Amino acid sequence: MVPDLKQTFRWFGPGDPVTLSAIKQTGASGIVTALHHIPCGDVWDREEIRQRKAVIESAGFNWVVVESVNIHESIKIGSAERDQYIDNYIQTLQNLASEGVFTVCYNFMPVLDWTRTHLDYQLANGASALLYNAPALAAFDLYILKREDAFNEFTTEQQATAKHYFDGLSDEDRTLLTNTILAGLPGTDEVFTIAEFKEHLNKYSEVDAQALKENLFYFLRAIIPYAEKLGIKMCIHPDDPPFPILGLPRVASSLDDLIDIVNSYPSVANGITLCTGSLGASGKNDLPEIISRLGNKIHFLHLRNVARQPDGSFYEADHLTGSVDMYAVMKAIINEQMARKNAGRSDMAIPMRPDHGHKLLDDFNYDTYPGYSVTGRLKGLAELRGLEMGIKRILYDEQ
Ligand code: CS2
Ligand code: MN
Repeated sequence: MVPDLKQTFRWFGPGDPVTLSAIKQTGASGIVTALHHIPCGDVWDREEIRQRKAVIESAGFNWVVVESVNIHESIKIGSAERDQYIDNYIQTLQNLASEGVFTVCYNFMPVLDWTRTHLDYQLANGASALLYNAPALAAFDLYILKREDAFNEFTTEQQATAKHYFDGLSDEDRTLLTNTILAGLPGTDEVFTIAEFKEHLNKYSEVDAQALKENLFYFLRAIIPYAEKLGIKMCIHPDDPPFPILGLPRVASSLDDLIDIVNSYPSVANGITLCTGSLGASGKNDLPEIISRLGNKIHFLHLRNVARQPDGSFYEADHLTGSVDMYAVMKAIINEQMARKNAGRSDMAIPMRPDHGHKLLDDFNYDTYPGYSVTGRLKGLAELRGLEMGIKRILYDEQ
């Protein structure tokens, strides 16, 4: 029998309204966190890492994954200061390894992290979910941001739908939509203004997807040799959504992208975070196929679902229902665990988290980070754990 996946929960640190003692009741044993208060690009001090780890351990958990050590924009753009920020990144990895934290998630999305248009989309059962509404995004791009090139990127029909959508919004709705789309990094309350965002966008005027990929490879060639020596496993989180938005290039949206990334510097230290919700937002991504091709590179799992709509919109569905076949995903993961077992690898208990959850029941009484409710995530985790147990028992115990 292979060991169960390592069940983890994201915790945003001491300011998170979801406390470690609440997380204890979910049954998770691992914590995923970051020093969110340290500005992106600065070195994480060893003492601060040690203190955070002590808090986690005194609550009876392990700090299993760092999510994320974010990548400074200069590295993504490939500007002159990038080498200094790469040195800082390596120093942070050294400090993490010295304190015994060895799995590091990151992403290479320009300017923004994940993008949604609505944070409280009402579901039929009274719960709420995160939503990416394609007409709303287009309305923002065309008529609020007023990005010059945007009109070339939408069909006449999409423009008309977006205009209709925009015309139906009050001033207040428009502000809310803007603030939702321009949210900064998870774990922070920052929101870009339109002017700030435009400034960031301009920096990417010369950076197309190919250039962004080259900049990612430059970063990986610089850091992976150190990570490997330190025993750190880096795992890139896919783009969310996994297609270009707002004129920004994308590099980690498909199986081919992920293959390019792991091949750019082959090493156990150069791996991926398999996020089924992010990759699943594109109908072109076949999740079980991605797992069967890249399974041995998966250092971290985000298992959640999305319900894709015909117009390119999607909302975050229940973990086991939606456009991603979670049964097939879990089966492919268990096969990967078996392959690791047969190869004598010790990393079979891959860290997994339910990623986001709906707002359910008491969740409406807490101001948690968007997507990071406690009851909704607990429900997702419980469903995933049951699915895992059922598949394992059928595959391996009852033959
Ligand atoms: C996360 C991502 O909240 C989420 O959706 O899965 O934001 C993730 O933290 C980063 O992209 C990884 O760097
Ligand atoms: Mn994710």
